[in-house]
Amino acid sequence: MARPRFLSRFLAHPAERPALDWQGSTYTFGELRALGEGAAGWLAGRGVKAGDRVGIQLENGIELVAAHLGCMALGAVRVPLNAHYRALELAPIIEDATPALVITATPEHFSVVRCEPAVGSEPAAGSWDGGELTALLFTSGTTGRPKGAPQTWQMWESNLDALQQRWALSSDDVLWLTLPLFHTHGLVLGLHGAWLRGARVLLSPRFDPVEPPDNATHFYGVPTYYRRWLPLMQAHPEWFTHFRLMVSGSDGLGAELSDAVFEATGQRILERYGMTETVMICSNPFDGERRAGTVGTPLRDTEVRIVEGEVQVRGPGVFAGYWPRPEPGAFTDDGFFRTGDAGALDEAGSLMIVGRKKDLVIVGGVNVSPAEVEAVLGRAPGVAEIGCCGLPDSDLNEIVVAAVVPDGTVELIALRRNLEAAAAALSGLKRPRRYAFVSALPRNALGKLQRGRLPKEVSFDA
Ligand code: MCA
Ligand code: AMP
Repeated sequence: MARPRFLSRFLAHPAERPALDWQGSTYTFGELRALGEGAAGWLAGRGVKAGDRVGIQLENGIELVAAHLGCMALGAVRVPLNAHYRALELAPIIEDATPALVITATPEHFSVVRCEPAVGSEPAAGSWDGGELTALLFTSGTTGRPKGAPQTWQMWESNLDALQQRWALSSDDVLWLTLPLFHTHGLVLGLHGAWLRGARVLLSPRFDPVEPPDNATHFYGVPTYYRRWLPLMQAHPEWFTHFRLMVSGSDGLGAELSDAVFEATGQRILERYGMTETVMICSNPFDGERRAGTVGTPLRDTEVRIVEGEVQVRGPGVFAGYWPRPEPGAFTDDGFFRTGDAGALDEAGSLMIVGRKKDLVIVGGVNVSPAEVEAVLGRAPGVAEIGCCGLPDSDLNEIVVAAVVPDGTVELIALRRNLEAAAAALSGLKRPRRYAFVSALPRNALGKLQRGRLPKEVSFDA
């Protein structure tokens, strides 16, 4: 198999250059290579071969990095799994991904895990000669079932090159990376984006609104991070002066928060827009005006158009289609991907995301399918019908709420308990924060639930 150019570029960085800091240890690019080859030997010792899929369900840390590097060295396809997901959420993903092996800290969440304890030490392995695919990422489907979006090395390379040109990222830069590494934002833009350039990553277990490391030049976050950081930015603006670039994405930042950060620190957060299916689509510039409330202009070689209010995109970063279940209508006849986001262009040609045409709630930058929540909570004893939607939230941008029609078999107090017990099968951000008990749900003439009417027509208790 030919070595993907992406990997050749990663391997070409000087061996002694610092690449990763984790809990007081610094790993050079040379040490990362050795770590990858060691992990590839470990995977090979468990029967994993080039082209196999490997599930990785780990929180940020050196084990997660080693698992990724091991797959890269061996030519296996990574399937990052949300570390917060429970058995019920993982089951459809595992069914579709059919991984040869899953590396996880919570094996009890899987019905089948072929991961035996490490016995002895395997010889290092891996030629860094992968196939076309680098990863299979699952995104929350609007139908409730997560959808697999295969990622090629080529998609990532062309997209990250275009993005980094826009952002003027260099090998002297140091990214403080606090995003979880099982989403596109942290894994592709953060970890791989920095390493493609030869930049250094300071990895943290998670985001906490604390004083940032003083050698960091770059930070990427979701709007919730900036909102939680704002009081500290106002109290200690000097802690933020060493950043050359702060970026926001995954959900709308809004001009108000952007302006508040600017007033506190003098930093104009650069907003960009993308999806797991497309990698990055639009971005504001590093040099030039960053327009608050807009996500900027299309990246090099990427075409964006608005059709009946929906953002559609075509370009080298766009995936070829869902796997293993292609979705009819995901692309237009002329090859544009339908994002499901509602957009408009401002007078300068910058894209504004003005809403969503798809049924999706974005909680703290994490996509939640209301249909998935309804399917799980609809099974709670005492529920006749249920409809979920998002409501604005001052911390997480949006929260999930549920309107429930009781079937009359249990008291409301017991019904609420049943709903909360059912919701415990879901990861935290998907659980409804508020419930409303109603006599009927808004439906159209065909009986289809109209989630968009719920926030206007139902009063959700606090
Ligand atoms: C926390 N929980 C989660 C996640 N994070 N559930 C699902 N997915 C998650 N990513 C659960 C926890 O298990 C916990 O459940 C409950 O939520 C609260 O956890 P806690 O850590 O206290 O939450 P928090 O402090 O409020 O954290 C929220 C957060 C975090 C800091 C906003 O979710 C976060 O880092 N979000 C960033 C997500 C992200 O990277 N999005 C990019 C995807 P329990 O109660 O059971 O303990 S979008 C993307 O990639 C596209 C391409 C793009 O444009 O960027
Ligand atoms: P994901 O499927 O996790 O990759 O999330 C992609 C979705 O996040 C997009 O379809 C948008 O709805 C949303 N998104 C990403 N970036 C932005 C942004 N800057 N502003 C508004 N929404 C965004």
